[in-house]
Amino acid sequence: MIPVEHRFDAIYEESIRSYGPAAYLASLIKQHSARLQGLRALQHCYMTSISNEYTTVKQIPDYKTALDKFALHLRDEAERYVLTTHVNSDGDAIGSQLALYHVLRRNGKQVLMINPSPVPENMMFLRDADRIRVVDESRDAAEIRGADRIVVLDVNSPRRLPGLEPHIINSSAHKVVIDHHLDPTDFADDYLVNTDAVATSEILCDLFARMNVSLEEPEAAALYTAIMTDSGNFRFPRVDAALHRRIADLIEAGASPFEMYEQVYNQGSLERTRLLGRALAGIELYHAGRVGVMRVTAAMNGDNYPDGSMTEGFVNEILALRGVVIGALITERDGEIKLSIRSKGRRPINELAAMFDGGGHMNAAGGHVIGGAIDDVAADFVERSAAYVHERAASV
Ligand SMILES: [Mn+2]
Repeated sequence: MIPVEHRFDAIYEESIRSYGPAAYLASLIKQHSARLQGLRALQHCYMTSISNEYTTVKQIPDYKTALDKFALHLRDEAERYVLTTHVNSDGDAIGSQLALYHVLRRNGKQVLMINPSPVPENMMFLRDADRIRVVDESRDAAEIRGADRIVVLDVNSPRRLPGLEPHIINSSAHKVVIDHHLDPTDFADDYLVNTDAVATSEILCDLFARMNVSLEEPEAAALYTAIMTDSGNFRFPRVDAALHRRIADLIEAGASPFEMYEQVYNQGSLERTRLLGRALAGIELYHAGRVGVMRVTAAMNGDNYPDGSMTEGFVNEILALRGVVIGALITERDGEIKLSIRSKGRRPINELAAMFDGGGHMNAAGGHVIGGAIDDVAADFVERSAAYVHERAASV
């Protein structure tokens, strides 16, 4: 008897030859799945087959036109919404999701918030954050497939929606992406993308303004928190007067800068600060002091793998060093090594992150390596980073 994995590979390869686009391939594999046993092989092949098939959207719709189009959504017949965002969500992810939730709810829509992973502890203060579910496929698959509209926020590839990916792909819902990352992948029906926006929530501010929504405190707080976290407290290069005017609107609508900062940043644990101390002590510089690497290992954390919330913000400490233009936080996780990369100036480290199965923005990106030793990944990163030390010429 042919081992199940080999049989599956044969089907997989045949489908790639015959089809290509992710949707066809996914449905084909789904058809065949009933005939197969060995759930792990199936899952693996299924996920691999969909994951590797996304292509980049060739033409991102003009932002103003997309805003006009999306502004009509609020008034159309779609009733059942599912809102989701990326795995290991952050302030912009959760803030955007909640802001849209509040506005849709006030307009009479049914809204479910279903995420691949839990809400970070320091975002739980936001109103209705406790209504965000972590996906349970047996419970949520039908809701995802049966929605009228699925809104994917702050992420542009279904690969970062584990647990939801196959259900979103196979859902007949109208799928929309609202996001500010580069190179959105081709899986949704409509895209509201502005890669110049500092946060997805800045796009939502534009959208709500276009919809003539009068902002209330819950969404103002969510939007403020989102923009605060994604703009490095309003100091990243893209922060300008127009953004501050938006922020002023949010404060007028009830967002409290003091409270938001307090809730998000001043909630650290002693364990976290001690871990930061050990990580700081181990920072190393390369390429004449232009590239800095900080490692965080399980051993540094009492033999426990630190979760993302524990190392949140560590990477910024590397860029605080004089002369450093690229910084990487390299973290040991259960079964993988995670890279969080930052740069200053025209140094597109999203390209560098892509070499580690990741992506992001020109100045902030991330990737990961499955298996492997942290020191090997660090050495590999250092070598590859050499090509990004010098600033790129401004594009024409
Ligand atoms: Mn964001």
